[in-house]
Amino acid sequence: MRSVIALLGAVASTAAHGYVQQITAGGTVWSGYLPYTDPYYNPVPQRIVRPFPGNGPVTNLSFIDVQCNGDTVNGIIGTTPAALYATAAAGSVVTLNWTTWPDSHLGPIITYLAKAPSDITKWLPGTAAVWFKVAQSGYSNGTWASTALINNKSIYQFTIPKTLAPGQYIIRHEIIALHAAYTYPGAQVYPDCIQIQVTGSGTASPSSSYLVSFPGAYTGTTPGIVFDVYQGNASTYTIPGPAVWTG
Ligand SMILES: *[C@@H]1O[C@H](CO)[C@@H](O)[C@H](O)[C@H]1NC(C)=O
Ligand SMILES: *[C@@H]1O[C@H](CO)[C@@H](O)[C@H](O)[C@H]1NC(C)=O
Ligand SMILES: *[C@@H]1O[C@H](CO)[C@@H](O)[C@H](O)[C@H]1NC(C)=O
Ligand SMILES: *[C@@H]1O[C@H](CO)[C@@H](O)[C@H](O)[C@H]1NC(C)=O
Ligand SMILES: *[C@@H]1O[C@H](CO)[C@@H](O)[C@H](O)[C@H]1NC(C)=O
Ligand SMILES: [Cu+2]
Repeated sequence: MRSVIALLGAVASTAAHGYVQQITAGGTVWSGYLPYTDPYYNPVPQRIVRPFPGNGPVTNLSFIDVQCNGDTVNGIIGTTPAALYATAAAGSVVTLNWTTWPDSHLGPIITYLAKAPSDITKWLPGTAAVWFKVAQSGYSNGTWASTALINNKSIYQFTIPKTLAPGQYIIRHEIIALHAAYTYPGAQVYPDCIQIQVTGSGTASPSSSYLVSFPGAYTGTTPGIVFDVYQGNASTYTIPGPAVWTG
């Protein structure tokens, strides 16, 4: 039987920032990792999302924390695998439900995948260049992706490339908040890592030119990491990272 030992985080959870609280993939609705309650249950709930310390950002882009969250400064170095994974077909839509996102945190939403070479519930990518971008939204039609998310009841969807070879993948989904990004460090990265088994008969995989590492892909000189969101011309904003791989 599960019992709540303590809800120490209940106050902090009302603060700003955010994370993915629910995922729908392959017709199944999964809870996200809930940093303000999960750690206080016994047993700790099993999730498809790699655990992270809270709703705060990663700002030092050379820390492993930029991969799947973490708080190295306070001794929580990166993250660990989750016990479960979702299952969904290549070509299907994955729905990500964020906690209430603050209006002030303007910026892009970017989604990567990385293929696990073996059991995803044990795999840590480290600094290997294994991540490829499958979706991105920056500033378009007069709106930042973060604002479009708020206007869309915190729901963001992306499609798993139809031709993608089956296997186990980490979905690395992030919002980069730019409200303090006029200098480096400043950009706030909010990554979430979701484990998924992709099914289907696809055979495609990205060539090495699409693959990046986290940390590594973003630095203080990567286009789109330093940007003055108040004075800059948002129409000229470059979303950081490699080109999108569409399969
Ligand atoms: C980020 O972390 C690296 C490695 O620990 C450190 O050398 C660097 O000074 C940090 N950068 C900032 C801006 O804090
Ligand atoms: C998003 O998740 C929350 C928490 O589970 C839930 O209350 C809400 O209904 C979800 N939103 C949608 C649109 O499904
Ligand atoms: C662009 O923004 C306008 C005004 O907010 C809206 O009516 C229109 O549907 C948007 N178009 C797209 C393609 O999102
Ligand atoms: C907005 O939410 C709707 C309904 O949940 C969804 O179908 C749509 O794909 C979402 N838009 C984006 C850009 O993710
Ligand atoms: C912003 O950039 C766009 C695209 O380059 C350009 O068309 C527009 O004139 C610029 N706006 C301002 C205010 O400079
Ligand atoms: Cu914040």
